[in-house]
Amino acid sequence: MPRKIIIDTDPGQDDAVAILLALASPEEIEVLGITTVAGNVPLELTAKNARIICELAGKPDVKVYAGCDRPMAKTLVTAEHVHGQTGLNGPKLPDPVMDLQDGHGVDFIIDTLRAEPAGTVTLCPLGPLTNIATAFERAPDIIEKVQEIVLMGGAYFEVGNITPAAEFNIYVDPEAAEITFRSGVPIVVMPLDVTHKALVTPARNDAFRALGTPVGTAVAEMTDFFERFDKEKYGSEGAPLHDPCVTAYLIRPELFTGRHINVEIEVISDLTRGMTVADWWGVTDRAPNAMFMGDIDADGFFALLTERLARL
Ligand SMILES: [Ca+2]
Repeated sequence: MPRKIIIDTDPGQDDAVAILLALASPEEIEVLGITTVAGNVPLELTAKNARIICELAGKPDVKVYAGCDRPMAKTLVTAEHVHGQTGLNGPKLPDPVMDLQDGHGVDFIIDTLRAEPAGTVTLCPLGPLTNIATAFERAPDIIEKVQEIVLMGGAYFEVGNITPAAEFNIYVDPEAAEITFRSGVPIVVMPLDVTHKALVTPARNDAFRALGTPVGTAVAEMTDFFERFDKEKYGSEGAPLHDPCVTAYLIRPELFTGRHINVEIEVISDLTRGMTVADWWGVTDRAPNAMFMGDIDADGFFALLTERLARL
């Protein structure tokens, strides 16, 4: 039985690869719908980009909903400096023909969780947690129906990428992150500590390009585009594929290792706002609320990704 998921996303080249991996893996993953959120780029673009990716995958029937256009309390911060003006800079991809679904992404999350049997729907946030937290606030009855949340966000050893202390997804909407992490839903976290090890080396990018398909070419061109940023900033050997760690985990959880620990979100300090305060070393008695990943079998991850992308 494939696992039923809702992908909540702000594409983003790495979101795009995460979505492609999910859509290429129907044995393990059933995508009930995609909800988009303001994050890497504004909502209008993330809602468009999600549909561009579905069409690239040859899956124009996937339901795509637009969600929240701004964080719960803060002014929106975006990341065009990383992802380019469209969020999907790199390949030349056609504008989508498929329609955006009527209705709000938050309502889709609520309605889906109410309609499906309890414990059968996993939420996969790949951007700021605004849609998830808004749904939990508006409809608290759905919280106990969520099977699991598998998300990309936060950091412990890598600390921050948008500020010295905070990772982008959590920083953009820390209030939403706090609600999510305190919800009581089982959470699996793919922090920068993991995703900075999922680097698209030249050889790995050549493998995407060598697929010789529109998907393989587009993925190679997307990572070509956004690797320039990380190469300059970190001196790393390629772009980190943050968000695909989430969908890879649903297919091959054994690629990842981590610790079940307490994670709290800093929402008050101007200096460290959005920091994921992860009790990796168990120095408090705060109850564990998240499986916080720390390592990845990167070769296994890229082998999976290349094998699955070849199907599209
Ligand atoms: Ca993202």
